[in-house]
Amino acid sequence: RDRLKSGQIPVTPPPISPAVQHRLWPEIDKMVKQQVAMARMGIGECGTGWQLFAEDGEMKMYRREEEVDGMVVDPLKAVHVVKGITGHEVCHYFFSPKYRYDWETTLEHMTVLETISDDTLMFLQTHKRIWPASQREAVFWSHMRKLPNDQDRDGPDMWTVVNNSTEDPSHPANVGKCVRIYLTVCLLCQTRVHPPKDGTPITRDNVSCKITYCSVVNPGGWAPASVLRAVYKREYPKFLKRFTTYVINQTKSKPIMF
Ligand code: 16C
Repeated sequence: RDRLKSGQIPVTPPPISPAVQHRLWPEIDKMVKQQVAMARMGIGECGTGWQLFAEDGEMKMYRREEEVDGMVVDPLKAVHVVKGITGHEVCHYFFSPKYRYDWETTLEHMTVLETISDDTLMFLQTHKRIWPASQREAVFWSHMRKLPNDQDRDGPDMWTVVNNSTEDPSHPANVGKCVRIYLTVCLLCQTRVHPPKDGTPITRDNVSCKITYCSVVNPGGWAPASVLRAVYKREYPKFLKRFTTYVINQTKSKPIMF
């Protein structure tokens, strides 16, 4: 303790994103903390009204029916456990624009409007039109963060990506043919390691990733409730299966990225 006090032992500061200087930083930091806290709660802990609407093996998807001004804004919470991949890998492929067209099937066009820092980007995305509604677009920041593993100090860190709608003065909402949607998405990933009993090195057979995906999308304008609910019931399970299969395929012959 004396050496610490006298300054002989360097004290490592907590990791801070290079985006801290940006005008959006207070909002990003606050939202990330809030979203992670919500994502960490179990279905039973985060209020009533959650209905299971899709299940496939380890994947479970719940929604809560909610409307704002007559528009469906049903919150979604999905949990999944996927073998052979880590939380860092899942977040890397979800965050990076390089891979987005490979797995995001609702996407028509994506532009990076601003690179705030390596871990924080601003996107403009147009999505495929759902008949009979108008086409939708979204402007959102996306932030990826490593979180300390407070359940097991020796275990791998947790990782998250939070996407949240924002305004960009150069891209005002609802001026073109697209209606602006408003989204809040949180992907939270926890790696589990099951070390081999014989002491041999850890391989992909010894890791799995618990994924929690939470999303709230406000359609921003008229869209028939029945169509919207039918679309998300089909599209969310499709997304999570396709995306996790993509990460498995991308990583299977690469070294494990913890
Ligand atoms: O989180 C996901 N993707 C991220 C990176 O792209 C990001 C984007 C989220 C956008 C989510 C909403 C996009 C819906 C637009 C219209 C859907 C067209 C479907 C076309 C089918 C041929 O966070 C993964 C997102 C997975 C999206 C599942 C679909 C959810 C539908 C929600 C209803 C939106 C209202 C549309 C009103 C017409």
